[in-house]
Amino acid sequence: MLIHLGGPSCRESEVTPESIYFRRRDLLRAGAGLALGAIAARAHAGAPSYEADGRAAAVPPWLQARLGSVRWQAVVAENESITPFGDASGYNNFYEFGPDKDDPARHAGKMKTEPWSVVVDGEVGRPGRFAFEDLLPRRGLEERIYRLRCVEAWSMVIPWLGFPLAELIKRFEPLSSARYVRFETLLAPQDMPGVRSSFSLIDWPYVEGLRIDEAMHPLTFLAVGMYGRELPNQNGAPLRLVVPWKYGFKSIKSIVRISLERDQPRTSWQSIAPSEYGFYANVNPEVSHPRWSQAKERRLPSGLFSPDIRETRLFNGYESEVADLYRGMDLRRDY
Ligand SMILES: Nc1nc2c(c(=O)[nH]1)N[C@H]1C(S)=C(S)[C@@H](COP(=O)(O)O)O[C@H]1N2
Ligand SMILES: [Mo]
Repeated sequence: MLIHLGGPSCRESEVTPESIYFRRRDLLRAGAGLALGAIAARAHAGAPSYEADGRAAAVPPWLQARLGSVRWQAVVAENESITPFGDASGYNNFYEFGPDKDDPARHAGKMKTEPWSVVVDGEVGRPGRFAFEDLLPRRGLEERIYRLRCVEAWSMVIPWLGFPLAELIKRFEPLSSARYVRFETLLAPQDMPGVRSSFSLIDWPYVEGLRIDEAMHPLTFLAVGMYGRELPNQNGAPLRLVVPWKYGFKSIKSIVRISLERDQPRTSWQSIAPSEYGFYANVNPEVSHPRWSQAKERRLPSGLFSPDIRETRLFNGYESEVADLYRGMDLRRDY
């Protein structure tokens, strides 16, 4: 499988000065309208709006029970609009289901996400296997509107529903010896044509990792939904990581194992091509991928004849929030 070979298609420059804004609102989402009611409430609060897939099936009971009060926080600029749901759920990377952008949407429906459990092990005081529902916070979820920048130089803006990873990790009482967090994706070859394919370069299961301070950073998020509904399978149902200042491949999908470790985990992409995909993978317009520049990105949706090309920003525009994590580090060496 030739992956991440497409590279960027940035041809023109279209720079818009942006200022990040951080806003927080407490919204009361009353009534059974849920997804739709939520959109109305957001509009009043001045949030960027989106069209959700409001089908009842997309709001299962565990989500319905927690949509009553969702705090939202937009971490994008005022001039950025949310990518339509159809693009965010139809143009995906989830190599377990195949190498093409429409493979995940075509094949991921077969993946069984119920029941789901996650093993938590390693350097924690309370290891165990936990049912998906028991991992969810008892009170409201949060909505985070983040940019997602793929290493292939395309990007989207996605409204995630979920909770900070730090909240979950604290519940397992990490030991002082825990310096990294390792994540693993479900491995179900019978439902995953990409895993069965002999062209695949990935040594399954898909593995990702973070340094413990990155994992505990307030922007680091575990998503259980998007666009006011549950996650579509192709986006990593029922539980996926979202690390908005890193290239998209760090945001591992359909997580079944979270391990706190002493040593830096070996990730799938490092194993395939260590010179191309580093452990840190912080978005950085000045550090080129060996085969293409990372200076610009194509914001989706983006027509072939009128691509929405934007300047890529250090740490994907979240520099003021995360730069402290990397003080004194050489971002060219530790890419
Ligand atoms: N398990 C798993 N997680 C994964 C991937 C994958 O192939 N398998 N692809 C990554 C890449 S390269 C990107 S860009 C994002 C895409 O997330 P999205 O499809 O929700 O936009 O998922 C990441 N998480
Ligand atoms: Mo990606």
